[in-house]
Amino acid sequence: KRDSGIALVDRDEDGVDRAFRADVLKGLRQRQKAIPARWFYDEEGSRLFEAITQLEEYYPTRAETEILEARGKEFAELIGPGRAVVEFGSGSSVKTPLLLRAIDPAAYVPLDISGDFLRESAAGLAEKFPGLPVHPVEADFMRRVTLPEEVEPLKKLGFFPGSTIGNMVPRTAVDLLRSMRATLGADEGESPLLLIGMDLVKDRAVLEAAYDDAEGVTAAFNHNLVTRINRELDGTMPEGALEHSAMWNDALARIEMHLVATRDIVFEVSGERFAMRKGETIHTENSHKFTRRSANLLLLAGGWTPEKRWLDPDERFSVILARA
Ligand code: AVI
Repeated sequence: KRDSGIALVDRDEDGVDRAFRADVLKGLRQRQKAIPARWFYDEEGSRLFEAITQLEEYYPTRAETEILEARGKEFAELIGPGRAVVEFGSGSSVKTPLLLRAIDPAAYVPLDISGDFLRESAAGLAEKFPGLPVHPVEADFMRRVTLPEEVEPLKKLGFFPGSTIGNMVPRTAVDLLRSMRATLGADEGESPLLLIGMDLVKDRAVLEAAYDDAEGVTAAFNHNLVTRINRELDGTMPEGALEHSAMWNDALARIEMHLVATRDIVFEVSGERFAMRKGETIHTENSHKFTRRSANLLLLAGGWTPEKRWLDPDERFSVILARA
């Protein structure tokens, strides 16, 4: 049950996450094998993602942080004090404080499907902002979420940094933007605002390096999915025969991550047998990049009118303020 504090993960009698198994088996049965990127983020995957954000080649986190640091005064003017900041995802220890410090909010409401991350980051935030009411909600924000009663009467600001919207295909991204409108009470009084990070289209070499770093951290992040499948779903996937690949798909304006079979392989997952030919791939992630126009179109399709856009000095990343 959502929003009730009862765990959202549905496990079978052996403790296997049913949704994980269903997604992996369905994805491996397809002609173009594909596994949704959300399954990267077990404990080790989350640790590796944190390491990615520190890499020289991975510019998005740094660029977005630069924007949040530099534009605090403008955020304060355009957003104003006294809003409830509703963050979609459990928040980063760097970006969230920058926003909260700039705009003087009345409450902070992080939403996340993982109760563990949520409690950790909410506790960190509460410590940094002693007077600020923090109301963590364990929920799947891809759907409409009922906010705590205490924040109902407040004006809302949705916060969705990191260009996580880019990990969704446009149809899913539009559904999410519409769910956010509903969660923030768009049709019930004062129109909510949304502050959203969106990564920009740029030189192919820069993009490909950001997703295939020299140290191999992103490769380890991609491989960790195989390790997780083998551990949690009784898998026999040969990790050594699946190679990380990150390639720019120009027609769809996105980086695609794949695991490429370096030889013909057969393996089992949850008792089901699969085969891959040498060169065949498992598609593990999309990371869409935006132009000013494509970002605006996506927001408009999701029910949000863009009002202001900021870029970092090197024009690699954008933060957009939109109104429902
Ligand atoms: C979380 N997300 C916005 C990251 C991205 O850049 O698409 C995930 C990531 N995948 C590989 N590196 C980082």
